[in-house]
Amino acid sequence: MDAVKAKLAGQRIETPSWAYGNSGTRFKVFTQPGVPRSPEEKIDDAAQVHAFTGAAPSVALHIPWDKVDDYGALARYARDAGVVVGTINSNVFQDDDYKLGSVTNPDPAVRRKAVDHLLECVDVMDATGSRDLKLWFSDGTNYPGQDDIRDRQDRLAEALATVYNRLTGDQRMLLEYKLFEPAFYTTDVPDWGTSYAHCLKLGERATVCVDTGHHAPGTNIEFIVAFLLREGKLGAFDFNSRFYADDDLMVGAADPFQLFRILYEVVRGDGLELVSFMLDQCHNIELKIPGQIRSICNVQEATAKALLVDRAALKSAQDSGDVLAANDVFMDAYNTDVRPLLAELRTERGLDPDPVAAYRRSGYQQKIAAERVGGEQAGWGA
Ligand code: LRH
Ligand code: MN
Ligand code: MN
Repeated sequence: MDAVKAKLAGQRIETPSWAYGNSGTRFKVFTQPGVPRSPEEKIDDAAQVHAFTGAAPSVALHIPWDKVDDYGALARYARDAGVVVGTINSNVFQDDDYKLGSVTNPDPAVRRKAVDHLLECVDVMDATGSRDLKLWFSDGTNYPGQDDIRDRQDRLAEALATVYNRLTGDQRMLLEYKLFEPAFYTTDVPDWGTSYAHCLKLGERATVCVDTGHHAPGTNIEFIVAFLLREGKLGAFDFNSRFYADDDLMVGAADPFQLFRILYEVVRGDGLELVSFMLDQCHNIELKIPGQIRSICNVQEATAKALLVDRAALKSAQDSGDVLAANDVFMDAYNTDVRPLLAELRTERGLDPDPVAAYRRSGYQQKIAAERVGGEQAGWGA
């Protein structure tokens, strides 16, 4: 139990700056009182999540949603608030020029503009001390014949290599994939295989980011996790939940069993310290800070259950071909109520055993609602 607790105490989960801003769907953005008006205020909110959970010491930025003049100063601001700047997320999907793609656009001038933005994101990493650059491309086509699928892969490879060669020190590149949306016919990085193949060619610093919301219904995500970890190519998760498409709901809300199965493969593949755990969510109808806190708790609960799987008993059942016994061992861990264990761990660490309730009691939500007028939209969903 002490070993399980130590692993849980060491787990770090990054929160995204965009989770704190107003968000919605393409039909409606619901504004909430007290949402941040600046990157600094998003960092303040992220610091609250860390203060109540002790598990979210870094905040991911999205450029240019979090554009500031002085990124070094922003990093210092974060440190003073009790967190650090985490992953830098690039954005080459919100400009008219990118209608036909960014790094895969048939027009070399547009490709250059997109690559320049990605290089600028590496400058932001230099200034903030952030280690990871996360790339997600909305690039693709809507109609058969619209563009040459192979040429687009060549353009993608060239752009990735340019950015990869700009990385220094311990900087890494995370290549995220997504099945569809906003392109509906072809997507240039639609799945883990495409991302993996590009990362393999690029080299050690390039790894795959698995966003749990970016797969077709029924996809066995834990298989992808097991495979990538075995190959040393799983760099990060973007955690969220989906029912239908890229819903960005709170992780573990739609399918806590799937989250457990994924985290079991992380534990099995010794990935708990290796892989970056990030949330990539938006809270359209619920409060944002407690929504993030709840999500952290959901990841912790799934991780605790994954750590409780009796590996020796599982292996012996597997080796003897006892299907039911093996499944029993697995389900026994999943069906364990780990909330008392996590509450105990939090108390031992000087935290409130119920972080959501503690946040609600703290008065922070009322304070920001009173002080912040005219909060910002997260950046997308308008
Ligand atoms: C794309 C995505 C990607 C973006 C984020 C806002 O759907 O998952 O990670 O950066 O959403
Ligand atoms: Mn994502
Ligand atoms: Mn997404």
